[in-house]
Amino acid sequence: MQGKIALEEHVAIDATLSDSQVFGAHVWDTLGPRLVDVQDMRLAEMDKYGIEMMILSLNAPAVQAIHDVARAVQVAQLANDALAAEVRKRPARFAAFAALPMQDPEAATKELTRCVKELGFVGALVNGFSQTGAPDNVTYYDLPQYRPFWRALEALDVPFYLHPRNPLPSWSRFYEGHNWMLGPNWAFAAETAVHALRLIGSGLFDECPNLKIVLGHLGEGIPVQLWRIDGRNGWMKAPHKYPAKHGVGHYFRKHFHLTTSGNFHTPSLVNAVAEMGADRVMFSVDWPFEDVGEGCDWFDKAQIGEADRVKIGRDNAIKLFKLKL
Ligand code: GRE
Ligand code: ZN
Repeated sequence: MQGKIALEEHVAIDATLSDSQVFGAHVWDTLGPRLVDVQDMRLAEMDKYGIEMMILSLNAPAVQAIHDVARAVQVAQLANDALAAEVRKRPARFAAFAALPMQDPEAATKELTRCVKELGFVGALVNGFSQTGAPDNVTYYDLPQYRPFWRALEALDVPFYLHPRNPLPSWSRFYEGHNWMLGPNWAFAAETAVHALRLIGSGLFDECPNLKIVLGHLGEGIPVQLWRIDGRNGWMKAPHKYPAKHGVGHYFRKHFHLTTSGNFHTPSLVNAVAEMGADRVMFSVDWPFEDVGEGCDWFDKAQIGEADRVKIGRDNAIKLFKLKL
């Protein structure tokens, strides 16, 4: 399919490049340059495989792992200026998500506003919880201090992409001795799914009824668990035990959009579409951790209807991010 749009596509700046090294030390000669490149290798692969536009975002965990709050603010600004400069070179091919210093909700709101209003960014991409003030002080965004940030995001009417990061070692005792589960094999999805469920259960979406959240990797495992999360042994009719008014599925289907990043498997795509509808799933690759050719060859031939392919490959993203293509 020509004209695809991909939206979990990462770029590193000098200050954040080394964060990705642990995820591909054995292929760093290839991975490192690909993370930094925008206009050469990346563009050539987009042309070769029919990707018209990539929405660029910073690599992970980057800003979220900088516990020095002033430094987090500074690196986010540097990254966003760098992304804006790349978009300016080819605005028909690239757009950008803001990196945000969520360590300081007011600074995050200010930076988001700058990115959307002055730099033309189409949303934010944040790498999970933030380490705030000290390496082991973790903040999740359901906490009350983030409500003004969420209200500002809602008022700006841009989506928030909740991207994975690993849990901290101090919060990962149950992976001890089994480190292979960290990263994209398992822990990224588990961490991110819990964060998404925290947002839902907290009542955030009752307070901000127009928030739009994006999850990658076909929903970080939530779609296949959605029925059970709300089931709670149906006959017991146990009331749910969180502040939000409705069931999890209600909020997930109303506020969340999923991408295919790093999950090029047709049964999983079909399941995501069955749970969410074809209007809420969007094609993505996860450059440079995933291969553009593999992702595109899979998506272009996946056994789904052609009308759904056009929605998922292109039209849903144009609508959600108000892209001018
Ligand atoms: C990602 O951005 O999704 C990612 C990483 C590191 C390893 C694998 C991966 O940041 O998918
Ligand atoms: Zn990613």
